[in-house]
Amino acid sequence: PQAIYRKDYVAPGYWVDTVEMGFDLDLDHTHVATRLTMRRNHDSAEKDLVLFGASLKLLQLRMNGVNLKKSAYSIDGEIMRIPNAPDQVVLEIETRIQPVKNTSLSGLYASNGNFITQCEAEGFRKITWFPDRPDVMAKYTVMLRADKKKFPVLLANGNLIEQGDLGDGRHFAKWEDPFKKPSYLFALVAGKLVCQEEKYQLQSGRKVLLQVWVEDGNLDKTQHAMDSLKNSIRWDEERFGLELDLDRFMIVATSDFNMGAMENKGLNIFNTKYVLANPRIATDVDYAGIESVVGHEYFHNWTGNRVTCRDWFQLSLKEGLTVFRDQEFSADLVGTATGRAVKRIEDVRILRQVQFSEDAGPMAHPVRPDSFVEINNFYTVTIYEKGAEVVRMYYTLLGHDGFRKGMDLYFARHDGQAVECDDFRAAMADSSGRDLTQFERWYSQAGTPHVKVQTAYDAAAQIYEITLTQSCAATPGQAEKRPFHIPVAMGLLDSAGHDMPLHCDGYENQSGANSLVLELTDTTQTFRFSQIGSLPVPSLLRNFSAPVILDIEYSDDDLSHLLAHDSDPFNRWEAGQRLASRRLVRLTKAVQQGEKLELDQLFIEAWRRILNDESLDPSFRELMLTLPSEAMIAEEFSVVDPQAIHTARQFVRATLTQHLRADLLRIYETYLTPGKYSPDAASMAKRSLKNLALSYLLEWVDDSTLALALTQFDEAENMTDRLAALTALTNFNGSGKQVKQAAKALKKFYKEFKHEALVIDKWFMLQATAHTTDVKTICELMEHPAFTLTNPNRARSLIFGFCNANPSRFHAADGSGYTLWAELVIALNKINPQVAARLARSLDRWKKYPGHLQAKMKAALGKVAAAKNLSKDVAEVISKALA
Ligand code: B3K
Ligand code: ZN
Repeated sequence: PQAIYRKDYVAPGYWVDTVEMGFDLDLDHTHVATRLTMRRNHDSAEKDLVLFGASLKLLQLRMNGVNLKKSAYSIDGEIMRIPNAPDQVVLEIETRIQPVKNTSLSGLYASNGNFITQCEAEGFRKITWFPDRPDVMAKYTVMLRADKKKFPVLLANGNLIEQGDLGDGRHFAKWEDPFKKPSYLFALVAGKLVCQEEKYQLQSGRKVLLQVWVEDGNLDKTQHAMDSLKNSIRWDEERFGLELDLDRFMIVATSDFNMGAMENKGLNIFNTKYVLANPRIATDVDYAGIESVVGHEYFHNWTGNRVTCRDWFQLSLKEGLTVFRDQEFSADLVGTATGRAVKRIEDVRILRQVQFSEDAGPMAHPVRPDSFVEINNFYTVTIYEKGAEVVRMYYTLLGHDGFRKGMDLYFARHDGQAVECDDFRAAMADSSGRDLTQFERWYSQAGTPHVKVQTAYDAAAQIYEITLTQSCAATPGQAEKRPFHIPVAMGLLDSAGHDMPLHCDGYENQSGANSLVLELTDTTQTFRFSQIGSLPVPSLLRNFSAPVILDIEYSDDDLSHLLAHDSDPFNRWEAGQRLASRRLVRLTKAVQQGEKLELDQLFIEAWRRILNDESLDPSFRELMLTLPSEAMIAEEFSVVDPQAIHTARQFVRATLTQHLRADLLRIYETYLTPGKYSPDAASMAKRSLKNLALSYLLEWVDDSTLALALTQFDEAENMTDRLAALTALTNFNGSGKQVKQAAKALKKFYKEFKHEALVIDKWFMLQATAHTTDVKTICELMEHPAFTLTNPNRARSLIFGFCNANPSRFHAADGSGYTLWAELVIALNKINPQVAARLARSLDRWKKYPGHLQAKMKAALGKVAAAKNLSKDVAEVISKALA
């Protein structure tokens, strides 16, 4: 397949001012009539009128009232060209499409008998011929007509301006979106839906209508989404001075969706996973996920919709910024310093585990890519999460108010426009008067920089020096990297654990501060601190101020000191992770060598202290006590041995439990929180620490610990505790009789929730990721009547769960995991290329495994590469992996 390049951008030959659409909705054959008023863009090198279309039956094409003859235009793949068109054009297009046959879930498709659309990135072209590119912004009016019984609810973007009966059992609704928008933000929904609605007053006094639409029977699960929406609206007013610009804002939940949610103007469409919640079916993690995704999509209304992307290479302009905004939203909602730190740690964990790994693999790409084959493959952790880190670095460099000034300038300049990442950077630079030229490399260079730290102390002169050296490994297509502009937030701890006042050359204006943001811009730089009376312990990259890997040699004593005293909670957590990580690496090697496994007292005592430190918020303790994941440990090795890592990590968990059993039991009992469930931060924190204690306790195999989990499972009145108990049970390493009891719980759970699709997803996921689950079990589960590959949530829970989150089993020595993976990628490719391409990425890092596994992975990749009718999506991922 052909790649397209950022450097080849050409402005559209024609602008579209208005779009009028009429839909005759029918699940088998939907008729779409479109009328476009267009005018030539005299500034463009493109002289033809160019439209895109895919999987369309073209019924009619008229230009300025005249039917276009076949000879008046050409179609090549998805591109239609009309040469010699006049400067002013009214184009009338009629197409026919087949929603029920659309299993790709892009364009107009059917879900449980309802109509749903998904147009980002290039789904609008599956509805009609159109200049389907984000820099073409137009005003839309949409008429929907459908059978009244089957489709009582008819929704589209903007405001409802007319509705009524058509006779013959059909009805209509006419919608008008007052704002210009790119086609990827178009949406319609039609079907049997019910809503929770509310009039909400904005700070300006204006009242807006808020609606959350769901399938019948789900109205008892919409309150949290509605609350999250109201919180989002208020937060954007308060933090950024941005008001909702519509009179009506709708959220629709569907169970068939390729990703989390979609920010269509005024008509957000969501995966049910990010809308539906009540204590019975949703966990604390689900509640938090809903809050952040509802926020994310709402925030897009300004960062994405009002100001959009010039082309898809600029995707992170809206995604990185909007992720940053949703992260800040969640942090602000908790409010406390610990709450902010907890959120930060959770976000950084994902960044490191998934994005750093992407950056080190065959799909590595810059935050603003230079080329792609299929844009849907570039909705990645790099564009989203690293993109958010890039935005966060402006925030760190410019400060709270400086950043806000930059945002204000960005909107003042670009409201209503389709712009580039460079425009955002220019707004930040111009509003602050800072030179951010070098900062551009965060957008253009892929890869995770390493920052190596060396220190020197001259006691007599009381001078302490920190030398930072940055480097970045080559990534595909980028052999050489130039130095990045890296903000390094830092402090120095004295022997009592207090921050020392800092007097750093070049930072005199902040003399005496406890914490500084050093700016590393050269390959190597030395920062010189004076009046340092005793040897400090440096605390660097506080709050994870840049997406880099910090190579620093700490002694165990240094780490214990930071763990106990650092005023920066992120680095306190980090010190604990470093202590754990070095032991896990050592133990993994010991497993490989067949040596005796031992865990030292210093570590056990550190863990005991954290566990019992009542001055620490329980949610923070939970994070501190969670060992680095198997995937994180894998990143420490150049050749990964998943089984050895698993064994080492399990050994540490079991050994900790042996020594801390009484403490864990006490914590478990202290934080038991019977009574009414509430998803507030304080209650969530208690549940998380209690459930962590439970999961450790079950590493101690006997009837009493088993009983704890069984009791919690039976008595829990909320899904958080229910699922935590079931997870612990499913991973319990007990005798045959004990395992039977665990299996009984799993059965009971299924029976109880078989009508709750989102809970059944959890049930599959839980089994997919259990230590005991092998390929054979997965194949059996795929035969379960509740399993289907066509529903993305279901496929993700079982298949992705196993391939991405059960490394020691997926990488079974016989290669059976890879064989299954290849079959499933090929099967999914026929159903849904986007989902297939996501699964295809599970073998990205195949070169990091021992030779015998590499050979088997390569064979599996080859098998997929050779499959017939491979989509662009899958082909791109596989060919990059094999390159
Ligand atoms: N913008 C959408 C993602 C669209 C993905 C298309 N393959 C959701 C979001 O980021 O908010
Ligand atoms: Zn987004």
